[in-house]
Amino acid sequence: MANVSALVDRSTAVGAKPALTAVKLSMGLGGLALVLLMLLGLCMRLAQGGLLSMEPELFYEIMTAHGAGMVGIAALTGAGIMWFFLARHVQLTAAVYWLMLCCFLLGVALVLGAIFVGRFAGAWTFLYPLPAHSGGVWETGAAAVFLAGLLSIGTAFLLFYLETGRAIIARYGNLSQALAWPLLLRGSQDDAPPPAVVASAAVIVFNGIGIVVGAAVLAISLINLYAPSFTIDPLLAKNMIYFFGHVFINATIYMAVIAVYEIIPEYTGRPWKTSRTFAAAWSAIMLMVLAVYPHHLLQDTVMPGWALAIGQVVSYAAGLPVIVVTAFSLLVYLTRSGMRWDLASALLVTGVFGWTAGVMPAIVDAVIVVNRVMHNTLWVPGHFHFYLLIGEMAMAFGFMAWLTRADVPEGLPGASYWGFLAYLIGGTGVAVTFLIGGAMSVPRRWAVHVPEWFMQDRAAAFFALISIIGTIVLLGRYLARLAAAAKA
Ligand code: HEM
Ligand SMILES: [Cu+2]
Repeated sequence: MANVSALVDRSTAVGAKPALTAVKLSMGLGGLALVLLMLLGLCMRLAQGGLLSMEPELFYEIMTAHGAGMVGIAALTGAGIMWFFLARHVQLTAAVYWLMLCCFLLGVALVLGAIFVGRFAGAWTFLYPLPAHSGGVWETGAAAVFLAGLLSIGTAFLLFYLETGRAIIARYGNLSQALAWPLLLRGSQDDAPPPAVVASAAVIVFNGIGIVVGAAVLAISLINLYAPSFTIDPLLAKNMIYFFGHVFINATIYMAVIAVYEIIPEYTGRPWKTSRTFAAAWSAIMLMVLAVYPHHLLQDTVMPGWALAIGQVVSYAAGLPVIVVTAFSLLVYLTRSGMRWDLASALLVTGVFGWTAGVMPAIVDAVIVVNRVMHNTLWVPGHFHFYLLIGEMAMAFGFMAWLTRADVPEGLPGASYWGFLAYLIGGTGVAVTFLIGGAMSVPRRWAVHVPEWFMQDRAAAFFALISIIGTIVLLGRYLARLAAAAKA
């Protein structure tokens, strides 16, 4: 393995390298947890396909751990990327990142304890009042520890956004400058912020709001466990939970895409600039991410009609601005740039197209008449496995490959090539088999499937295995290179 000595870090950080080690650690921990949780995903598919016998209670514990864990991994890797690149433009305090990581890991320990010791199995969406009504499957204490764990993770990210927000305001004066509103409104701006800052500012605003709403409903649910007379209107609670859930999971990819804006120019030699359209797209997404969440409640007939109409109509538009701006600009930048393909660039470009493709099934599902038929089917896991596996995680692995790249151009040699291919083919297979299941009306979140559905379950398990092999190759390369660099 040549040239690994110089691979450590060539970021042009403003201050001293702010928490570079913590960022590398986050990506490595994220990768390791990903492999474990993918194995749990494989077990779920084998159980659904009748190839592995598993008690339904265990299935739902595993589903809870897989769902909560994967959302956490996506958020942590996204945050690592945002922090790393934001540090090129503003002055961040490393200690806050470490504190965030500690709160995050504490939360993970609580969540895992609640599930595998306390047997909590109410899914990562903790839908009120389910945590308090286990039907004897788990004790109140287990639900409380689970909710407390999520609160700790929420606190971690709130700290993260407060610090990144503080640093951006310290550098750019206020958030409207950082969102490039002068450029947007007047067509020019002195000291216009780079794309990484615009994207970060938008995510800070919408995910800050999302986390606060999530923390409120978590706290209410927690009190309700011990004081059952302390209640909240269940429909309001559901709105708050899905508002939070939608915003939080969307934020993961909006953070990860910063890696594309910052790394691709190194390959094409063309800087990614903040244009007026770019600023408009990010401001639009900032508002639409918040407004679109009722598409999770289209089957709640007691919801006001106008809210559902917003959910449907904004869904057509919400996916588009940033994706179009990103995917289209990427194509323009790539055209005749003589771009060098290596593992990092291949994964980052894959990430943008996985994201674009993965959003399409959600737009279909957000049409009310379609939603009536599709919503509680595997169509929905089909959509989010697509954009998380081939979108967000591909961007995260692209960033990891870039962090540990060698000094000389590498191309896509041997193991990297096969690992990338296995990840891509296996991951796409995992997502597409879910979509096929959805099209066959296979319900979502059922531990036991009938034999008529076994075909797609087993095909999914096969693709899952391939994607796990690919992930191990990509992660192994990252860890091996970090270890080699540490020794050098
Ligand atoms: C080998 C890859 C994977 C496999 C085989 C897999 C499998 C599964 C299965 C079987 C379910 C339950 C589906 C059902 O409702 O019946 C599930 C749910 C889920 N998965 Fe995955 N998964 C994989 C990767 C991922 C990744 C990479 C992410 C995110 C980064 C992810 C996030 C989720 C989430 C959020 C849920 C929802 C849990 C719930 O409904 O409460 N998965 N997955
Ligand atoms: Cu949503």
